[in-house]
Amino acid sequence: MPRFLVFIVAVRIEFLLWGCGQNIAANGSSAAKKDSVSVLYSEFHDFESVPDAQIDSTKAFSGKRSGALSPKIEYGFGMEKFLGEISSFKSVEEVNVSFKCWMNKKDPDAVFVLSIDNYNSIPNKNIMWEGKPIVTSKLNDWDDVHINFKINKLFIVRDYTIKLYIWNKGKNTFYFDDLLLDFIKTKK
Ligand SMILES: [Ca+2]
Repeated sequence: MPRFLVFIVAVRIEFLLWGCGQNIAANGSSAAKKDSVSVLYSEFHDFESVPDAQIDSTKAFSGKRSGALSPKIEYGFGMEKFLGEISSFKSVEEVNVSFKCWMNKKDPDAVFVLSIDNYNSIPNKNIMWEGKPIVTSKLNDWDDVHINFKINKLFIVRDYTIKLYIWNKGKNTFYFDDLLLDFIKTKK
């Protein structure tokens, strides 16, 4: 198998593993469904399914489980798709991320990452990478986190891969639950 194919397969398996055990609702309800935007694609994760290293039953906003990161787990959550897998992908302008987060530090040096890559090029080419800080205003309690990514139209290409994940840069312990991703078109 050509080397770049091995890489793509490895990356996809890694993200599948991250995504396993999570509930996905392709057209889930959305707080972002306001008059000003139209939601083209949604995913909602309540982390209630079969526990793995990143599913924790110590704390939960909904149900009995949440996603968890710790000094030993640097990356959390994770979705990966070819942009072409998203309906009306050419109209995607922004991705809204919202979730509940429980932290014992106001800024644990963690970021939510959106990355777009072209794995068809040799060498593989990163097209866009943006990491936005995850911060809460409450300590030792659940709080809302909202993050918005704007995507340049030039980066919206059928064969490009979009990834969204949490990078626990500071290697701290915190929990996240009820994570909603909305791919949106801003109505003009
Ligand atoms: Ca939950």
